[in-house]
Amino acid sequence: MRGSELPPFLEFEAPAGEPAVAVLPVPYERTTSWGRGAEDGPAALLRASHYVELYDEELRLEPFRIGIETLPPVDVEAAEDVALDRIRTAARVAIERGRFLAAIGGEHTVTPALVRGVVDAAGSDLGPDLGVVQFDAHTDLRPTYAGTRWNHACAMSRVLELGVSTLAIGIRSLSRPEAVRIETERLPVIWASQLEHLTDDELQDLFLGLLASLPDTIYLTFDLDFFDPSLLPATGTPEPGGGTWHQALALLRLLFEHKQVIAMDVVELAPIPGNPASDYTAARLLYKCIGYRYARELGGLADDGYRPIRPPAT
Ligand SMILES: [Mn+2]
Repeated sequence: MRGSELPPFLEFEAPAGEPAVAVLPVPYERTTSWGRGAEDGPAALLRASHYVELYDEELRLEPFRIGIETLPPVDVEAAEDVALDRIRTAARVAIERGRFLAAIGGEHTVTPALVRGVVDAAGSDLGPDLGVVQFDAHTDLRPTYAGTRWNHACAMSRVLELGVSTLAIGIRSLSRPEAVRIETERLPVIWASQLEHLTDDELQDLFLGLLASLPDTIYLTFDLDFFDPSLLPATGTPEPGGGTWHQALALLRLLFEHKQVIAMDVVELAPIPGNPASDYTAARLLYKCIGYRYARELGGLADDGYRPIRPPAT
């Protein structure tokens, strides 16, 4: 299911007024190197989101009350440059309207287009003042791959060209030139081996220390292959030895508490028919992030009369 038939995130009707969150489906897939299916990621995540509890048991509030609108999917049935331009424009418009942008990929190539749109937004004045936090198994720092600069394996090379600074978490697969680049440019990385061997407190201290060197305004890109494939197998390039659910949540909560995250994406969901756990995990992750983003504002939003199509379970 693609195009305009996509169901809304959490099965909400578009609320009246201007909701805080814009969910943007981006079913873009051109260059996946192994497992295909990322173009079906948005539909699978959105469908699975209908089974997510609206109450967040950790935050003890209902994040949907901040207002969530699912935008029409970006029409990516076009030449590469045209499709990427449409993604960039959709991101720019969402930011200019004051929304928190939550994009759903699609392959990782969508990220540089989305970040570019955020930087382009009128009055954003970003660029060097934007940090990009990347959860990922791969560095995605190849200059080109398989004959194009717009391969998913080059996503963070294109992002760095925008003058932003980055922090990568969960890395456990990279080429020798990428390793050299990390060394010479001193790009901050938390390796998957550190996720495995540090205590929770040590990991969170390391994360906060590296985060402190980034600007206050952050774009978050979450490649689902950050997770160990035993937890989330439905991704195009799975890598053993990945992060756990609770590691991701602990770090994401710190990120949203310490920085102003203005936009995010969840990418590289390649659904496996008959195996809904990955789709659901991706949907739950996105809803957790929305909760972290608005936890402070939501403290005073017990019931504003905003009703889902499906009433909250009691
Ligand atoms: Mn990856």
